Amino acid sequence: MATFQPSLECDNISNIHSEQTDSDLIQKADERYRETLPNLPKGKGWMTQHLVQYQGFWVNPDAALKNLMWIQDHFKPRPTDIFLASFPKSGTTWLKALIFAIVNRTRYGFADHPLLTTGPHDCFPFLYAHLYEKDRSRFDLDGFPSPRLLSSHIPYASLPNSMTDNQSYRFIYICRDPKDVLVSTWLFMNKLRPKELAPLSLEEAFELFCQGISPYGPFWDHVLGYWRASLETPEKILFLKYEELKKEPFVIVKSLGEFLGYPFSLEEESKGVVEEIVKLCSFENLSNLEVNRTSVQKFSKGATVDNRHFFREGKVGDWKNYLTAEMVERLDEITYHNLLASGLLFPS
Ligand code: PAP
Repeated sequence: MATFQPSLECDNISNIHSEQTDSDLIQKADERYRETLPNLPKGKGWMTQHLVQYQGFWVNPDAALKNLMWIQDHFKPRPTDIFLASFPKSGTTWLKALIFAIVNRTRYGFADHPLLTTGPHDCFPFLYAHLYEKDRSRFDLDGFPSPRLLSSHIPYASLPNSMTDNQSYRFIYICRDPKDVLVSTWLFMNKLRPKELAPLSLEEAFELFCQGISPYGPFWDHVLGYWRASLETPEKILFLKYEELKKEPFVIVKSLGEFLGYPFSLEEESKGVVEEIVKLCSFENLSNLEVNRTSVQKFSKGATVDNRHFFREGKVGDWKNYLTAEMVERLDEITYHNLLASGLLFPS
């Protein structure tokens, strides 16, 4: 079966920039990056030596910051775009698979579905500064078919106005209990941390996380940004919790279909289409597929991650196996105080 690639199934929308303009744009973006970087506060990194604080959030000083600044200055959304936003390790991979399967359910059969041979991150790419990429054909967002499925960890407050003003885009935000997010992030980042840097201990990671210093942290500000926006424009932002998706996947898949403008018909429901999608995208199914066990996910700027690292336990409450009672008490307390006035609760 041929490997699915979104960019190969494009609408043939021509690139609006000429080669010359592209290099001018890159040069300007590089200048802004070089002027900005030295003035940003530095904190200890998880996967890199440092993180820098940009507009109140901590990001990797190279790829993530460059990418974010590029999106702010140059990304052109389409009215049909579907954005998946999340704090890292909150359920992005799972939701990518689910949304891709929901939106494309009339195009592909379940027996030879692209998700059986292609990782969720390839089916539903991150929002890249594609002009920086050597392999333009793979990362050419302008060439992706509509509706484009694009994901991002960018905090709501740092999104460009072009993405937050228009009412026709749809955002899905997924969040997760910060205790599970912390453990998942710590284990993941240590796997990818360069050998030259000593591994980050759980105690150190915990301290940094509590101070808000983790990729795209502070966790609570990230969640609250999308939570408040979802209360203001519920027709535009659907706010989901990993724990609820675990508990009631069928209900949430149906509401996702409704929200995205792809509602399930009675006939589809009676034929078990919702159940098929939930089964296809389940942790048990995806984590055991050859593609997700053995292949490597290529991200922008040459970064690669083994697909299997995106599938660890896939459980609610695995923090119980890692965090001490004192850690739990402190983190719950921080969460309680940060979210107190918002009406958002963990656990629900
Ligand atoms: P990302 O931010 O790097 O893309 P993300 O997919 O948000 O990561 O989170 C990974 C977590 O989702 C892992 O959690 P764990 O470390 O606690 O196990 C991963 O196991 C879990 N996950 C991945 N796919 C699924 C799935 N289909 N169902 C449930 N959980 C999943």
